[in-house]
Amino acid sequence: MRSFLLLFTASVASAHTLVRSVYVNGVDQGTNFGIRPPAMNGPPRAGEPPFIDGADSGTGSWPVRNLNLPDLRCNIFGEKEAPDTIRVNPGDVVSFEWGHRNRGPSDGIIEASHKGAIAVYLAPAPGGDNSWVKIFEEGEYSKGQWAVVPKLVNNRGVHSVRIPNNLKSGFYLLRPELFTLHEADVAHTANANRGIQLYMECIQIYVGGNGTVTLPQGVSFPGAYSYNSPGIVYNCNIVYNPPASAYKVPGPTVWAGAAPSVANPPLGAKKGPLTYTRWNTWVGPTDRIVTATGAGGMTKTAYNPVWPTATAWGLNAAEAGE
Ligand SMILES: [Cu+2]
Repeated sequence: MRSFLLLFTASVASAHTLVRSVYVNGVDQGTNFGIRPPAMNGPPRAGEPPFIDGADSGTGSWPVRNLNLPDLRCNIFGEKEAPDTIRVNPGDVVSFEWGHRNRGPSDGIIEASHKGAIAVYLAPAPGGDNSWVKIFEEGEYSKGQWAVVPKLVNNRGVHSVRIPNNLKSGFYLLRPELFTLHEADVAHTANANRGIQLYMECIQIYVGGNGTVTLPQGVSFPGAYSYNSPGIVYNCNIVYNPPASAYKVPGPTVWAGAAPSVANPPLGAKKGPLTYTRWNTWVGPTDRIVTATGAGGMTKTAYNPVWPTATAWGLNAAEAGE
């Protein structure tokens, strides 16, 4: 049974996840609206073209495992601004919807082996060093019961935070993050094929209102996590024998000014296409090369993110899905 489970886990290890849409007070803002979707950062499947429809290849849903790359901030290509911005007010409930391949009713959200924790960070745009403030975290809330599996899956990929009360108006980035532990028994530096899997994306918001609270100094990405940080290497045998444990979610403690945890509100109808628009890029896990397809075939350029020091994005009212 044990070896069967190991084989089963290995065979579905590519069942990863992405933020597909964001809701404000239960109202869907639309597929990809305000989200910076990552470029593909996993290997093309053997025998398949890299951008095949319906498979993992060609979407950016693979995890980040190297804690020292700039990818850790907003995932690969995370410095590229989204064309639209989500408007919120202090006290609003923002809900993130994750999905494996699409937003449809049969999507698996994330594979059942991916037990782990969730955190949400908030930073003033554009999100530089020492600016990321943790406003939410949840790990193993009872024996063998984790924020990602089964809770996030049972909630159809949705978890929520409240925008801090009285937060000062302006542009911010929200950074929801999943930490999955099914390969976290060793550090990624000790085994290049294993290590904790981090899934994060940045979402552009504009906070309105007349608030007066500014965020405190935060952490940096990369920088917030090291391979010695609590919760990064964690041999929990979660598939076979979940221990009663006090898992420490990686990173700083939740900011005391954050709003208390909030349940998911009732969600309105989904807006925008339920399928995912793929990046036409491929980023290798080790060579830091972007490969783009085009009429002339494959071209390669180095991925060198250049983070802006000021916020260039605005408040256009582009429709979701464009
Ligand atoms: Cu995965």
